[in-house]
Amino acid sequence: MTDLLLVAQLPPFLLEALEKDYILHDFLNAADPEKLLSEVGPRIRGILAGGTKGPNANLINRLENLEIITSFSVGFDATDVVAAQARGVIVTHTPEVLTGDVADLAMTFILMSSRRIGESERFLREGTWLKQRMGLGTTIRGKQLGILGLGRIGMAVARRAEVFGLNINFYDTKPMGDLTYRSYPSLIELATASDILLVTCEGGDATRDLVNGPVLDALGPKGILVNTARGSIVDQPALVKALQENRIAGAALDVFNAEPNVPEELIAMENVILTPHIASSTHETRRAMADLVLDNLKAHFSGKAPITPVPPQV
Ligand code: 8YV
Repeated sequence: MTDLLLVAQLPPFLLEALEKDYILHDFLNAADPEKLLSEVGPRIRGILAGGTKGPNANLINRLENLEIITSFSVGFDATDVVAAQARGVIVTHTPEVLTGDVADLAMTFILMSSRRIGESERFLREGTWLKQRMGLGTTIRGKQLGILGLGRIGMAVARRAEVFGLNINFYDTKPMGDLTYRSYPSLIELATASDILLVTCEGGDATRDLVNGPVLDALGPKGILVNTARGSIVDQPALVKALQENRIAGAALDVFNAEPNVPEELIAMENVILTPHIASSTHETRRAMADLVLDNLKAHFSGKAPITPVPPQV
């Protein structure tokens, strides 16, 4: 049986399926990771990674017989893909299968934050309704949605948002061809034109802190920031400050800088929707992601091309 190194937390049903065909070595929870590596390192042919935990160049380069890294995620920013590909190690991810659920959460966030659903629920549960009326929300029809990163997920949100009557604008570094959506030449200009700014671009060094103080100021005191991509894309202290100073109206966040830690300041704010990185967390999507991990490994170890490889990064 083939030896695989586990560096991320994976669902039990995927671990069970993997254990039928592979020997798993748990690097993530190892009491002594160094000892584990010196014992099994030369036998490792594959790494199991995730969206927030993946191997760095050091680990990749220590495993001399490593052939494949398969990530239980569409985002591959936690894995040093450049280091892997430089050594001819294949990296796979799970695109497409989670697009619908992630886009559904983004659309839910747009509605929840504009209509103040989180606040309204707390208002009722805490008995405040018995004493006063809940304040008004904001309609989304006719408003400007700015999408940072019009990839698979950004497009899927755009399609949903159109049905709700939002106007779609975007900023992307890749050429997009002919679209009915309006393209902006910079993120600042997109934010200036947006009532709601949605972050759906890739994480990693190229997009770190892209949504910074000036971008939040461009979004303005009536603007809402929605992030279902990666915490690293938003300058989190700058976001907290902008919210505290009412320089933006609110935020809806599924991702954070140092998950599972979420700043107390955000937790205390009524106008912020917070969820624990659940965008792809449905039974159906997690099964489909798991199947893709298994199929990629099976294809590779039976001498075939992987199904969903990460394209060359350099
Ligand atoms: C997962 C994700 O929650 O696909 C991604 O990039 O961030 C999420 O789908 C995560 O990767 C689970 O490991």
